[in-house]
Amino acid sequence: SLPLQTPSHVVLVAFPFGTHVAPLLSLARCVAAAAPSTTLSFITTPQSLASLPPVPAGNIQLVPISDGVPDKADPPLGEQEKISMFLAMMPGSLRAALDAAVKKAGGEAVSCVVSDAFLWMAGEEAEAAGVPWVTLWTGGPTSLLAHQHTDLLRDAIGTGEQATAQQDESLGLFIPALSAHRVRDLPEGVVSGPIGSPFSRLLHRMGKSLPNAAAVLLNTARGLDGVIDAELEVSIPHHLHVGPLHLLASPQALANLEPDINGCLPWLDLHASASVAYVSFGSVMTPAPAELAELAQGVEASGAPFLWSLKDQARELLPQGFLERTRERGLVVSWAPQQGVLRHAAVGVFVTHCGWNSVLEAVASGVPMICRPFFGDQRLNASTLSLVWGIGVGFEGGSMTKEGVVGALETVLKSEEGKRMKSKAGELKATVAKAVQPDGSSPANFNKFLDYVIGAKY
Ligand code: U2F
Ligand code: KMP
Repeated sequence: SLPLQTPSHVVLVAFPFGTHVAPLLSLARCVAAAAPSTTLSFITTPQSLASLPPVPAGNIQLVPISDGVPDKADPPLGEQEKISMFLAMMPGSLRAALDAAVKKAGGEAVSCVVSDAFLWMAGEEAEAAGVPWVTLWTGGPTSLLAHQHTDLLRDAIGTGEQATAQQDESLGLFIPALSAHRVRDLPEGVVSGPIGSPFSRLLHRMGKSLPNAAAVLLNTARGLDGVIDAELEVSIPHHLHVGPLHLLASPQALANLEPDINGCLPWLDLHASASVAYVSFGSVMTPAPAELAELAQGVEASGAPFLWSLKDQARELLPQGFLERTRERGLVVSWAPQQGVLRHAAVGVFVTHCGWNSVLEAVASGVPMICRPFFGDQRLNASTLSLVWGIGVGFEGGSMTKEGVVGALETVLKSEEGKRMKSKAGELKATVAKAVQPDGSSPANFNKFLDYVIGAKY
């Protein structure tokens, strides 16, 4: 075996959509700091490179990979189309990027490949190169189990109409650890929806590829969901909880790095403790126009102060006069420094699509949630919030109505149930804080991971 201090070259391959790049970059920063003599190549598309926060010069080099988009595609592409085009270039584009990484590192051969879990083909490249593959799952851990057990679920539930007929059944009938969740909470493409689509096939193949990984990193903290933790021990024994990654490098001070160009934090300073509703649906999704209008009407009728992160293109969907009528108690911005917002004492509730990064950020800050999940892992994340943790409420029928919004805000901000949610959220916040302390489970697992990537094992 090699001596411990051999210079090594770790390659990280991002899935450049949704909010997948940020947690992988946090991981890269932690490795770079822990292993200053290791070169790290961070591979992602030129477009996603352009939107990254500044990466400190040092041992991380950024290496572009083709996005697969032919010239200037026009009309503008949807997110799914972009994903399909990116995947269609694999594995050739990945091979080219790996070669470019080695060249840029002065010929230093790749010693380990770390990839987003979606990119199972990175595992095949690692195997071909004779180096370990480590994979990072950035979504909620429950949905990872659903992808790993897709064949079992399809055999037991059936697919298409058979699955639709059972959408209210508990998943516990098929996988006991998932008993808090229902068939309809599964990511689309597992038993219903676009089962044959390239993206669904990617997730299915990913589930089958997990055993080939030297380790499966999870962006979550151990102890948040005991039932899922126990199932992971059995189903994915080589998993490592290393999250929340946004807190791993620096448990306290990271949020201060986000610029607050819209003045959200000073605005929050003007409000009473736990009084403000923060509204955001992440980077991919905007609710359909009619539903967005219902949400706005509900927020207005509730009387609650609110901070709303809303993409500029969607502003015109707000009801006529909404911004003027709510000017005294509402702030609508195109982007908010969300981690800092959720840590602010004035925020009492988060109206969210339940993207995993948002869930982790809210849990780390003890903020209860109102859940309007849309796709992927979001429904399972939402049922975890409401049924497992008791820190979330949903909407009857799943989508937002004026009355539903008023009722949910009332419940979380004003009722006894809301107080119980706030206190449970405080307990989970403490669990996260403990996990990311220097002697906590996440740094300990991160160190195990370091053994794989730079240690004496390989
Ligand atoms: C996909 O995630 P999304 O981008 O849709 O949603 P999140 O995981 O919640 O991540 C959104 C991030 O953007 C930040 C916020 C989160 O870190 O703090 N943000 C912000 O800083 N300011 C804003 O105004 C708005 C957002 C996917 F859709 C999910 O289902 C997956 O769980 C997720 C991870 O795989 O990727
Ligand atoms: C666009 C995206 C994502 C997506 C679908 C899109 C994305 C993402 C997921 C996802 C799917 C299944 C899961 C967890 C997540 O779906 O980023 O179990 O993470 O159309 O950007």
